[in-house]
Amino acid sequence: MRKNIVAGNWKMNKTLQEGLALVDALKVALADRDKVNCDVVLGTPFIHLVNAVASIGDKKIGVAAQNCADKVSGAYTGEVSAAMIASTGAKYVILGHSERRTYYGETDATLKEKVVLALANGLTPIFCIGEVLEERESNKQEVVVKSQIENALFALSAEDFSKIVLAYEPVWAIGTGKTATSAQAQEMHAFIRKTIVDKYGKEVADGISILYGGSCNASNAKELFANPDVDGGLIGGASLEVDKFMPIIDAF
Ligand code: 3PY
Repeated sequence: MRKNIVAGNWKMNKTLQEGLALVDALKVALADRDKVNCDVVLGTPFIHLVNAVASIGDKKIGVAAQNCADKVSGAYTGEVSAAMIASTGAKYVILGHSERRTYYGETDATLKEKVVLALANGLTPIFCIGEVLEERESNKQEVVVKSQIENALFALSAEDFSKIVLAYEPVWAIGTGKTATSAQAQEMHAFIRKTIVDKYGKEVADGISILYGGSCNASNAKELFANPDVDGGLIGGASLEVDKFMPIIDAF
């Protein structure tokens, strides 16, 4: 069966010292729980990866980068390759977040390259999809999300596609305090799963974790995660403090 996952996306927050203090606090809080019913992943800036992995040791917290290059290696100043990320011990990479699409011009075509390189280096992509407000208001959310998935991911073999985690993040809900209602989230997640069934079949679709992202927090996580097709969350602001992140993990 597919995994439930709660993944933090720290975005461009936390110095090295602040980040490691948060990792320590989370380790303590998680050690306090008899049972944690989901996988926990921390999406940190690049500079934290090595130390976060070392600090976590063999504990069950995964570490994710928030981006990788669309090239293997070479003269690409400022870029970080999938192989470099994998060499830190991080196991995941968040790709296609709407902030990267909007502010850094990432397209489905670039993302397709990034996904292939991430998978070739043994990283699990947490691949973000979602519509902007105007698209939602003109009822185009399904067309938009379907084309994002088709263009960036549907050239993958079923075996490779099965290694991906998806995150549905309606862009109008990111950093705005607005959340999709539980019904809107379930409707889109079911649509995404159906899109995967049509391409790869039910077995593959049933195995893919689809996370919800966009102002998911302690007060709405339980209701969102209770939906049959919502397999966890990609958490922005609420992942930056242990007291806000732990209740989301505990929502499972
Ligand atoms: C948010 O919750 O704001 C996010 O963008 C998570 O990725």
